[in-house]
Order: sequence, then structure tokens, then C-alpha cells
Amino acid sequence: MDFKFKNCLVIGLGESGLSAALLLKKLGANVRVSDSSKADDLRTKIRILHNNGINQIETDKHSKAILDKCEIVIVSPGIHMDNFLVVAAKAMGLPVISEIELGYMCCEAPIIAITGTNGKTTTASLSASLLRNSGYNTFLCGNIGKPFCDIAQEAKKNDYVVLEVSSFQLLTSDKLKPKVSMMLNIDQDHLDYHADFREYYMAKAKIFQEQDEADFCILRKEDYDNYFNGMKIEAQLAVVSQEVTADIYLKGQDIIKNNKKFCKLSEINIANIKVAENFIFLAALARCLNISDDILFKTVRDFKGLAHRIEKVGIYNGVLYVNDSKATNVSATRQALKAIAEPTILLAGGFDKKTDFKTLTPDFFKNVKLIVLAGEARHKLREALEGIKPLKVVESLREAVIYARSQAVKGDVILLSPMCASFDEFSSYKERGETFIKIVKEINS
Ligand code: UMA
Repeated sequence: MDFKFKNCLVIGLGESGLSAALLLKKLGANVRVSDSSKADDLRTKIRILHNNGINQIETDKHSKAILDKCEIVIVSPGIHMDNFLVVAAKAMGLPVISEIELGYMCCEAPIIAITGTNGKTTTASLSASLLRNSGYNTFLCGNIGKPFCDIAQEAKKNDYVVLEVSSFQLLTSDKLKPKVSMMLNIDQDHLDYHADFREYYMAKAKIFQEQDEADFCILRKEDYDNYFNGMKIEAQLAVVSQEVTADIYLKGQDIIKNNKKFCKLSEINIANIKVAENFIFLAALARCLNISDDILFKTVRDFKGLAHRIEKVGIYNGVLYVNDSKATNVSATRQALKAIAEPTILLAGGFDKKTDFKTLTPDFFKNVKLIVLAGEARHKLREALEGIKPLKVVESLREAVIYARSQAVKGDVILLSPMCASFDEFSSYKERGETFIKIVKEINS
């Protein structure tokens, strides 16, 4: 699409909105921006827009007037589809596209797109390392934190873009055609944003809908059977699993590839990768791109793990503190609890995403000796978990850590793995994780 002189509206002036606006300006478009936050809160970003000659900026509200003569709308991922401006733009017949779709339109590099309820950031980071170790100039972006539009024009056709994509971003992406799509897993999440669970996983399915037979799609066998069987997937399909026979799968302690024993779990330094599924997907990606086993294993050996994802904070008085603030849904916490064998005090709660916690069983909390609940969702969680494990409800993360410390004995693990978003008390999971680390260090100093 030629954006020159096109009247484009960007909704939302967060990281994605700013990046989209600047890219559109470079492409010669007439850019306008609308954000419902106060101008004061957007000060720095507004200054950047002004410095780049973008002056039509609406703040404090969204008004229909901003759509006047508009030809295309670019939405930030956090904007709901029932947002007043989105609804009005659609009613006017205007195309409404995501920031990643805009990036895709302006990018000549092949894309490895990674989605799933959990493990996206770890698998995207590992995939970027795999490609770099194979000699490719590789850009890592998307939901991981760096907007695609930041690098879309910089990435050239012999490079690779590894794009972490959320369901929010996929919902308004109809053209995205990755060279390889990876759908790591599907579980309940973001039910406060999507109309229902089906809308959530169907948004995820957009990751492979434009692919053709020259592309690859890597999917978990169980997800394929449960959600996508019967859907047209034209890409070459690789199914993987931790439970059942597939192209690459886990059998006991062995990884099986093409019906042959490939390696042992212990050989892949699972302590750093933590979740076998991440490795299985990486091995499938290496297979699609003909990357050697040597490079695959080197990538895995060198991986140091990610901050806020089952991250060891330290051992104090024989108690290990683990920061898993990035676990903003139930299945992420499930993975963390599976990765920890020691008796665990779990710190949970935060901003509720309309999750049904009543489905959780004692089996889920097998090694857990106590659950300390804080945050907005604490009472909902208490009601759902009553009788499953001993519970303590407190008012803040700080109180939760202090109480957990008072109950822990040598050999225990205190795990922050909230099963909820952070927005009740913090601006992001990063801020929550950093606060947790600060409290742990303070009270143990
Ligand atoms: N806004 C409006 N109108 C509204 C709602 C919001 O104008 O009705 C404005 C806000 O005032 C704010 C801006 O929109 O100024 C925020 O936009 P945004 O929420 O889309 O956030 P960005 O800063 O653009 O960050 C987004 C992703 N955020 C979300 O999806 C919520 C980031 O993922 C991503 O890293 C970034 O783009 C770059 O691609 C974060 C995230 O929480 C990490 N993702 C969710 C997750 O991983 O669970 C999906």
C-alpha cells in the first residue's frame, strides 16, 4: 500500500502508536493521532511527534471529528474493538489495521511470528539467538516490547524478523504472512478483552491464515485437535507435543524427532529453558529452516533465561525466592509450579482478567504448602481456592512477601507467580517483578 499523502489516523499513543505514527510520517502520510489520556501524561511522546512534524494530536478524548477525510486507521494493541473511534471508523468503511500489519506492509524480511498463551517471549528470544548463531542479521520485536514499526524498514530481505505477537495484535491483522508461524499453546487468557474464549483463539489463528505451501506452521498437536482441526492451513505443518506422539515430542525424559530419539531433556540444560515445550518448538523451527543440531544445542546451552520468568532472585536463610511476575495467567503459573520440585509458598493475585479460577484443582498446586493472596483479585481467588491449600489474604505485595518469609523454612521456595495482570497495583509485570525483587532484598538485608 502506498501511504504517500494518505490521511492516516493512529489510535493510542503508547509504544506502538508512537512507532506507527513516525513510520507513517516517513512514508509521506498525513498523520493524526488520538489518545484518550491526558496530554500531560503523554508529554514526552507528543514532543517527539512535534519534532517530527506531526501536529494533529487529539488527547483527553476520542472524537469523531478526527476521522474527517481519514482513509486508514492504525490501532494500538490495547485498544478494544468496541472503542468509540474503532466502531465509527468501521461504520464509515475505513480499513482498521494493527501496528504490526503496518510494519508487515513495510518490511521485506521474512518473519518468524510467535504467538501462544505462554512462552512467547522465551521462545522468541531463543529463536532470535538461533538465527543469529546461524549467521543471520535478526531483529526481535513485537509484543516483547519493541514495536515492529521501529525496525520494519531497516530489516532487509536476507535478514530475519522474529515477531512476538499477542491476540490483541492479531485481531486486526488480516494480511500478515509469516515465513514460519509458531502457536505455542492455547489456554484461557484475556477474557476481559476478547468477547469470549473462541474469539481469543480465533484471533491467534490469524497467524497462519495467510500462509501458503512455501511457509511453515508449528502447532501443538493438542491445540490442533481441539481448536484448529478442520481449518484450512496451507503452510507445511509441523505438530509437536509434550504428551502424545507428534513430529517432535517428549516421551519420558527423551525428545523424539521424526520417530527417532533426538536427545535427552537433561542434555538441553532444561534448568535455563525451564519449559521443555520451548525447546521442542525451537527444534521444530531449526528443522523448518535447515539449521544444524550443533547450532540448536549451542543456542540452548548459551541461553541465560529471562527476567521475570521463573527468575531466581536469591537464597536467603535457606529459602529460594523466585520472580515469575510475567505469569499473568493460570497456565503460566502451571508451568512455573511444574518447574519447581521444592515445597513452595505461592504469592498470587493482581488484576483479574475474568479468569475462571474455580477450575483449578489440588493437583495444580501439588508442591504448594501455602498460598498468599494479594491484589484486586484476592477475594475472588480466595473463594475459588478455599479448601484446596492453606490460604492467607493480605493487602499488598509487600505484606505478601513479609508474610511468606515468616512462614518459610529452609529448603522452601517463595514464588511470585500471580496468575493475574499487574495493572491493579503496577504499570506492568516488569514493575511488579522489580518491586518484588526490591522487597525481597530489603527485608533480607
Ligand atoms: N488508549 C486510548 N484509548 C483507549 C485505550 C488506550 O487512547 O481506549 C491509549 C492509552 O492512553 C495509552 C495507549 O493507548 O496512551 C496505550 O496503548 P497500548 O495499550 O496498545 O500499549 P503500547 O504502549 O502501545 O504497548 C503495546 C503492547 N500493549 C498491549 O498490548 C496492552 C505491549 O505489550 C507491546 O510490548 C508494545 O505494544 C509493543 O509492541 C505489553 C502487554 O502487556 C507487554 N501485552 C499483553 C500481554 O503480553 O499479555 C498482550
